[in-house]
Amino acid sequence: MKRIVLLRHGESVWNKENRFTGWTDVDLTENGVEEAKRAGRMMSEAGLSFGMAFTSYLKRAVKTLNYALDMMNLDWIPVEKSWQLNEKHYGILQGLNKKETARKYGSEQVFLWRRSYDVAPDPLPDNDPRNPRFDVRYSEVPAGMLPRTESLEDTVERVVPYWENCILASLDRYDQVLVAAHGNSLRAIVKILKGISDEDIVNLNLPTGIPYVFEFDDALRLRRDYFLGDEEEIRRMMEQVAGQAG
Ligand code: DG2
Repeated sequence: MKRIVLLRHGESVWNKENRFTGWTDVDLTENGVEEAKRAGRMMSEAGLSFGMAFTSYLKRAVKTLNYALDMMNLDWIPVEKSWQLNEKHYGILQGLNKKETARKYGSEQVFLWRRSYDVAPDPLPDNDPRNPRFDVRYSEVPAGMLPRTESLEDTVERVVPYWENCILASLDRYDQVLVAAHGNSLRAIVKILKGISDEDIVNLNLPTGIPYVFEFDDALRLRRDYFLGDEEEIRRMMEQVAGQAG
């Protein structure tokens, strides 16, 4: 039996302020740190252990991974960071409050920007200082691959090669690996893993700090997937994420 566990980072400062975040590198809140530690404890109690872990270039995911691994006494395992696991780029929406944006553009439009498969917000202007091409951490990424906005479809396109060539491939060597990333980069992975349609993926809302376990047989066929933790609490957290734009 092989396992991949997906973990959305704990609450970030902009999650708390209800602002679109995307590639903005905001920190965890105190609550987010506690969520990350709790996720580590839950994974330990479930008997999980990891040979390797993956995360994005954004500190809310990196720190979540570190806090969770620390609770599992696994600080030492190899960690690979990749820009491909970054959050969906939210274009010009980055920084805006989700409810205020819904009041201005209508909740249907905001729903399309947040959850539809193929609608992307308007891009950041090329010379906007927030354009990732000005950020040294992305200097080795070919310029044509760096987004100024993304739909979930665009996110899937950049996540899937990394998912197949690096994360799935790591199961040749390790029985269990952990991926700490973001609401939408993880929705992209779940869509591919479970073969969810473009229409149905709009209904998936991932809660912060809740480990999502995927079990595979030796031929890497998906056998079972489940969240760790209390079902009722997880349902409430998912509804809260869905309702963030009102
Ligand atoms: C959130 C997801 O990303 O927002 O970019 O605002 O997982 O990094 O906190 P995360 C953002 P929604 O798509 O749920 O609005």
